[in-house]
Amino acid sequence: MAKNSAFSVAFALVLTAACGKASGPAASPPAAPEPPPAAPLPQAASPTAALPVAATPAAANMAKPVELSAKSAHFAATWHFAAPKVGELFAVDIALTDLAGQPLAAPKVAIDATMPAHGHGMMTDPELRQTAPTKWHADGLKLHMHGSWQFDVRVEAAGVKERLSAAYEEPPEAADGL
Ligand SMILES: [Cu+2]
Repeated sequence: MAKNSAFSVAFALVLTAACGKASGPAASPPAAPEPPPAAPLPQAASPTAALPVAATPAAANMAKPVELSAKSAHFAATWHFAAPKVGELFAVDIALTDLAGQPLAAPKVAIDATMPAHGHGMMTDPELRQTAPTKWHADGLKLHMHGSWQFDVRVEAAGVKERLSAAYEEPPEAADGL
């Protein structure tokens, strides 16, 4: 028994070290619903500071547009965002259709991103607002590590709840400046 718990602690430490590497000090709680006041990344401390607002033409060029799409049993979704750097807040625009491609009005939509291989999600809670009956805008997403992420869009319409998932690779640091 003592052996097992020692192993668990060691394992948790390895996980913490692996996932804390890119985000600075590993002291911040991984399940914090909101960014802690002492954010590990200074430039992400406030949402306004994290927005580049095309400060330089180079920065604007770096944000490549990304389009992901996925289907479930009844729904289809496409979501767009500008390829974020690690630790940088970004926004996502979501458009919903049925499987025939007809715009779908959904009263409830949620979006999340996780790293399935690491067993963790984001350290921020996205805020969604409906911009049209079939369109949603999500703010406050942040991918705090390089590697394989999965976006999950949850749609609830006409009493049906389904999850639509798509993979996204957060590229290594060397690719960020290209
Ligand atoms: Cu991770």
